[in-house]
Amino acid sequence: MTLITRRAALAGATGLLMAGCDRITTSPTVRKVLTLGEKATLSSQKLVTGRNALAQEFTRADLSPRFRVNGNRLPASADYAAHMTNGFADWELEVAGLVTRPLAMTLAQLKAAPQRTQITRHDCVEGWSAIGEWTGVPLGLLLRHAGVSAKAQYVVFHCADDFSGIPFYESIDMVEAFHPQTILAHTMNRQALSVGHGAPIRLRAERQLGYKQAKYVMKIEAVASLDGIYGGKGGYWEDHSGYQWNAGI
Ligand SMILES: Nc1nc2c(c(=O)[nH]1)N[C@H]1C(S)=C(S)[C@@H](COP(=O)(O)O)O[C@H]1N2
Ligand SMILES: [Mo]
Repeated sequence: MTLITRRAALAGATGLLMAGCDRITTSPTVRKVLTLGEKATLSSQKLVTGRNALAQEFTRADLSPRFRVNGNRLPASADYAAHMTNGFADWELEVAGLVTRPLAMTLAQLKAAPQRTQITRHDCVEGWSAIGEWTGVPLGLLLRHAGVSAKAQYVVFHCADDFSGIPFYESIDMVEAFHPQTILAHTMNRQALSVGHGAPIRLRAERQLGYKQAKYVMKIEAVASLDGIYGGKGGYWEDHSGYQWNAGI
């Protein structure tokens, strides 16, 4: 079941990837990741090593009965409140920065794209873990669809929430962005993502620690450098708490 889902998602992704074929395929790193991603798919649970390894996946029997809500649990902005009130029906995700085709995608459009479902363990540095099931669009597919430039080195996630007026954001590099288990999830445990867990969409980058799993993602920006973006260290916690940008598990 898991294998079929994953293969279907990747087959869909590959179709779109081919359709928008441009400079990024000339990047040796990305080409290697895509190839290894496909190999990993074909060999099911057989893991490849290094940066291309798959995070462990679990079964529905392993789901945690309770998945804690951590960090912000409700963005304070009036804009977010308005979207929440009408069920995010006219909310749009922006895909911008170093792309040839900037996108604005509704939740319905995101759900109509090829999907991936994964049951994984979330590890928070504050000392708790929980296993959840996530469904969403592979980030790599969206980036391809937008025609991401070969000059892009990072993807920045701009979020709706803040801490004392300082916006929350996160970032990952292109290897992580194109990893098959990196998705923008709108569904958790087969239900619409709750506000506490990051509605309407949140990042799931499964080889990374909890604080990288940006909730309330409003805009995705492909950039060449993290310099000058908020505090310049690649994330809210990295800027303000000394958390490492590289949160690989
Ligand atoms: N936008 C946003 N994303 C966020 C946070 C946050 O406060 N705001 N907290 C992070 C931390 S530290 C963790 S552990 C997880 C918590 O996700 P959860 O509330 O779904 O458990 O979200 C991460 N992503
Ligand atoms: Mo966390």
